[in-house]
Order: sequence, then structure tokens, then C-alpha cells
Amino acid sequence: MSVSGKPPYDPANIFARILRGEIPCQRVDESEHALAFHDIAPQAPVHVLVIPKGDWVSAADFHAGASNAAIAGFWRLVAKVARDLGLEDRGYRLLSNMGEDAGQEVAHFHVHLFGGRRLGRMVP
Ligand code: DGP
Repeated sequence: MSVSGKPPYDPANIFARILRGEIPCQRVDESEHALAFHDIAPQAPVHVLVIPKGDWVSAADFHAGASNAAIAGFWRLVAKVARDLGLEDRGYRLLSNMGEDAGQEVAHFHVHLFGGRRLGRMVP
């Protein structure tokens, strides 16, 4: 953690590279504040990742440090993607892994959006 309280952000992480267009993704939607794309290893018929367009490592530093507009813009895109993919009626699941114990693999804040089938009960 830096003196400012913001954890160090590695600009070489895979989602940073996707945001810069250095590696491709299957884009679902995009706004000024966020990008949504299909997960490379889907765990459900719909498995989309939504990431903010800023250098945020996890939910903690994103919600503590990003502007209100960026936070609102991020969550609006999450909701829009779920709506546009027709998930609102049957439901869907949002999940964000934060840090080592949760097994966060990519150190750029992201929310998983799962849907398209009956999802199992969540277990820790
Ligand atoms: P997490 O464990 O929450 O950090 O999830 C990271 C997710 O990112 C995991 O479900 C796989 C996905 N992922 C990793 N590399 C890539 C990639 O290059 N492209 C895409 N679309 N998804 C990726």
C-alpha cells in the first residue's frame, strides 16, 4: 500500500492491456467509464466481466478513490449489460474477488456477471 493509501497498480496487468487495445477482447458494451467483455473461460452461459476505465486494483480502492461519476457510470454499465442480455427477468449474479484469500487473479477491479442458467447456491 502506498503512502496515499492507494495500492500500487501494475499497468501491465491483462485488463489494463485490454483497455489499451493491446490485446483483443469480445466486447459486449462500453461507456465513458467502463468496458464490458466476455470472460475468456466462461463459467455460465453468460459470463461477462465489467471493468472501470481507471487504475483501480479492487473494489476497495475503486469505491474509496474513484469519482462519484466514475462509480455511478461503472454500475450503470453493469445494469445495462444485464438488461440488454435479457437477464433481468430470470435473474443473474454479480461477484467480485478481492485480494489473495478470494483468489483475485487479475489486479484490476472487475465484476463478474453470471447468468443464463439456474445458478448453484453460493458457497464460500
Ligand atoms: P478473478 O479470479 O476474479 O481475478 O477473475 C479473472 C477472470 O479473468 C477469470 O474469470 C478469467 C478472466 N480472464 C483472464 N485473462 C483473460 C483475458 O485475457 N481475456 C478475457 N476476456 N478474460 C480473461
